[in-house]
Amino acid sequence: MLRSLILLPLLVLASTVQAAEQTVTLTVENMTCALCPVTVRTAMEDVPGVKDVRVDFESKTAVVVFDDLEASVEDIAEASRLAGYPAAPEE
Ligand SMILES: [Cu+2]
Repeated sequence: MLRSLILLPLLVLASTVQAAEQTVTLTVENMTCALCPVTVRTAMEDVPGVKDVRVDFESKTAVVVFDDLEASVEDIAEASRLAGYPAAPEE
């Protein structure tokens, strides 16, 4: 009984410390030509913790794989906004 009481918090702690790779799809505004996705991708890739970015010009979306210990969806959206392309997680 006592042992399980000690182990449980440790397990919870271990799972929060472990980095989890997440994928988010963002809708990206202002992409008007075929070169825009390159700018968006570069801006998002510059965010520490971002592993992979695929920007699709046709659907105006970016699929981003990131480490949720280092980066957040907000960080990624902000980087895109600063580059001139406001982005928000897809509903
Ligand atoms: Cu462009």
